[in-house]
Amino acid sequence: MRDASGNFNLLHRTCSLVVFLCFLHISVTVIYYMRNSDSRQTFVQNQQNPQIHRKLTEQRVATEESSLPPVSNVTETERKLETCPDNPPRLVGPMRVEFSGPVSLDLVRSENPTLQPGGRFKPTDCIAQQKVAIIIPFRNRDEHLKYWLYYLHPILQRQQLDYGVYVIGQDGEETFNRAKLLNVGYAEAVKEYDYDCFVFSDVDLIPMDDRNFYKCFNQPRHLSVSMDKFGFRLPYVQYFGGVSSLSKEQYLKINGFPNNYWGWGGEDDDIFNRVTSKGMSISRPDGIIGKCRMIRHDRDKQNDPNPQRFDRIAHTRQTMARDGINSLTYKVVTIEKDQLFTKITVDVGKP
Ligand SMILES: [Mn+2]
Repeated sequence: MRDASGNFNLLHRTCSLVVFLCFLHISVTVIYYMRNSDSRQTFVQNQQNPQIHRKLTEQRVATEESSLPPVSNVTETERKLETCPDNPPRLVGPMRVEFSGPVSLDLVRSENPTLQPGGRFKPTDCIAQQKVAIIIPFRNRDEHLKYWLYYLHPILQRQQLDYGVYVIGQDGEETFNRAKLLNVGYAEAVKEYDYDCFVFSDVDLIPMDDRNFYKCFNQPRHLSVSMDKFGFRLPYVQYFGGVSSLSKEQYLKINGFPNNYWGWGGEDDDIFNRVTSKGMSISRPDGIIGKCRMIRHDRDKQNDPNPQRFDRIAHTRQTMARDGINSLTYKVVTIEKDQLFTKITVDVGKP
């Protein structure tokens, strides 16, 4: 008897629990259904008549916009934007790059109508991952600059970067000093905007694949890894010339670049030594994505190979703490704001 009534009690309790759970389930379902029925009706209507849907959405957008005060409008819009994706949707991959067609600055200006004065751009549909200053050392290479701007502006926009282009021209006819001009570019760009990444590019190098991102990575980046000039290979493993990128932090960690390499060669190897002596390594794209073309040209005047370069490279570790961004001196001669670039002409002195 005791066993039978115990069994009955257990059965009774189990049944009650099951009934309760069923009730709970039904009530939750009903509440959920009631709450959603409104939007479901609209959805069905919209599917039957997409035009109404469009009108409704437009109206809703219009009311939302007009109900916001004009000042907070911008911040509201920015708040709704998401960070740009790691793989920007409009990239095309490999591209044909040639230097025979006629290109004019006016053509490039008309093909890049959304650029802001000074060669500035930021995506409107998302928040760029990085703020990139692109720095080009320059003297008497207008023909090359035209092609650089023609090819690079559309690429950088497809890469969804918040960027500015800085052409740093060396004034006068003294021996060229590429690395010092790069330091000047850094110093001038940070005065203007809160850049967190710096791409240093020769004026005559054009990437052949827009998946080669002109941005910064965990380690200092060498971008021009596969140049036509070198048979689409690295000329040597330590090569860091052509196009490279360093974050603000990486750049400051190596005290920027040397200021005392006058004439052609060596400064890129010095930068490589700075990077490795601070325990960093070189990040690179693969040899397919890293393909690029160099515009053929004769050696510039006042840019002969620097005979001191081998001796200087051998002593980077001893000199880098006192020679760099912390010892940089120069005089700005002119600043020109074009739609396609900011051109800063500077007096960097002489050897
Ligand atoms: Mn060159």
